[in-house]
Amino acid sequence: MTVTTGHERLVDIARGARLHVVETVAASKAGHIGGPLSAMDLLVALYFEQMRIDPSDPRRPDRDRFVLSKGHSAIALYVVLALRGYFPIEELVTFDHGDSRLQGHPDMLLTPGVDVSTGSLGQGLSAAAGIALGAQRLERDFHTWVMLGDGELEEGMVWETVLSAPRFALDNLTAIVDLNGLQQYGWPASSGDRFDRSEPLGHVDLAAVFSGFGWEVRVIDGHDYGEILAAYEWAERRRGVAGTPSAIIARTTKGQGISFTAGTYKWHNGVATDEQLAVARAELRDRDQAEAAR
Ligand SMILES: Cc1ncc(C[n+]2csc(CCOP(=O)(O)OP(=O)(O)O)c2C)c(N)n1
Ligand SMILES: [Mg+2]
Repeated sequence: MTVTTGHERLVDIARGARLHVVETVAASKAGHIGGPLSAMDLLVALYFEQMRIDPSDPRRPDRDRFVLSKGHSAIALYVVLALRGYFPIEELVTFDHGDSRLQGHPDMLLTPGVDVSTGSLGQGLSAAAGIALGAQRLERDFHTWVMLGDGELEEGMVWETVLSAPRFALDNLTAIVDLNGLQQYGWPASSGDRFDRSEPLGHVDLAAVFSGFGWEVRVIDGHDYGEILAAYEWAERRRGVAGTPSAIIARTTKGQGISFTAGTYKWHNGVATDEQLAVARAELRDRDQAEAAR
């Protein structure tokens, strides 16, 4: 992970948050790992630095909205919401239980801080554009942020909104693409190894595509807080003046932060064994110490 000096607090929060993800999924014996870990720095920066929110009043009318279109990464959002004070951290252990407020995919009717229910990939950008359009028409002063997965971009409905959002001049809408280069499975490889699932969009110049549709685009390292926060500030500055939506294409590593989950589709979802949990704890609690011991 790239660490920009001055952002140690966010790095620390994200380190603890990543550990919560792996431990929570292990406790509930099912869940996603790779997508939540690739998105974590982007989420921590959003919730701890960028968004205008009030955890004590989750439905405040002028709050910034966030839509996790890649809803299978719910555990990352729940951990960040809990750390930010929307509900007790102790509640995380109920993740994915039938009677929990923290379902496997985000439910806006159950979880404080969740603005839109997601999980069926491809729909969140449209929902976010609807919120942004409503805000524009009613002259409401807030920003709508939405995060998509790169595999998710294969869903056709995404492109209806990529096409239409500039036509509605939604400069109060920012799409963040978690470009981790992996999805759950992916394209069958030409080599015949059906388990090479890399680069769902490796052949596509995404920045050029979004920009061709009329979006203003920034490409960043999604694990560098300096770059992340600068891109968020850029998008916020465009709100209300630019006349076109913003897209932040964040290059990330799936499973970022833990040696055995980083960069492999095999940890798209999965439950860590006790031994793996010990490794994750060592690496995330004290990276330097872990590296020295290796
Ligand atoms: C419409 C729909 N089809 C399939 C799935 C199953 N599914 C869940 S995650 C996933 C892969 C998503 O890949 P990507 O968007 O790249 O997410 P990330 O790499 O961030 O986990 C799939 C196919 C789904 N949730 N919704
Ligand atoms: Mg992906």
